[in-house]
Amino acid sequence: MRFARGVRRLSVLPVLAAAGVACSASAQPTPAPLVFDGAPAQTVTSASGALSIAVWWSPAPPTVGYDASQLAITDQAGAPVSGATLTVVPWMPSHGHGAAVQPTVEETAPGVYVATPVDFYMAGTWQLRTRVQRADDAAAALDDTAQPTVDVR
Ligand SMILES: [Cu+2]
Repeated sequence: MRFARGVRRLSVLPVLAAAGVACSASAQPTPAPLVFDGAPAQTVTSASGALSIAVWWSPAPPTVGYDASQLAITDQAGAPVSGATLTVVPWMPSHGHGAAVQPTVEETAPGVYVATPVDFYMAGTWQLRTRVQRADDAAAALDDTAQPTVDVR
């Protein structure tokens, strides 16, 4: 009798543990690893033609959920574009929607910017609508855009 009651009580524990894991996973996707090894996945030219932006994804290739992107920006002379403010908006052009969460962007090395989380929450083709701005006197001022595109599976 005592043995049977003990078994019944124990059997509840795995159910509660599994429910707890499921709740935390749906509330917030797992953060993407920030690993940007090897050659960039693509290099895009800005709308004005003045900037070259090399793009890495993490994980590579990106998967449904929270991803991250590294953008290395250089000017026409190949010099890193540092001190810029990047606004990065994940956008799904075929469905006309963005993501619920906007990424935070941090410059991790001169001209190298990391955006996270990039919330590619469904499979398909996504753009990373990126605006590069730098307030400055004359020649160093910037306001440009670029749209790296990637297929998310
Ligand atoms: Cu969509």
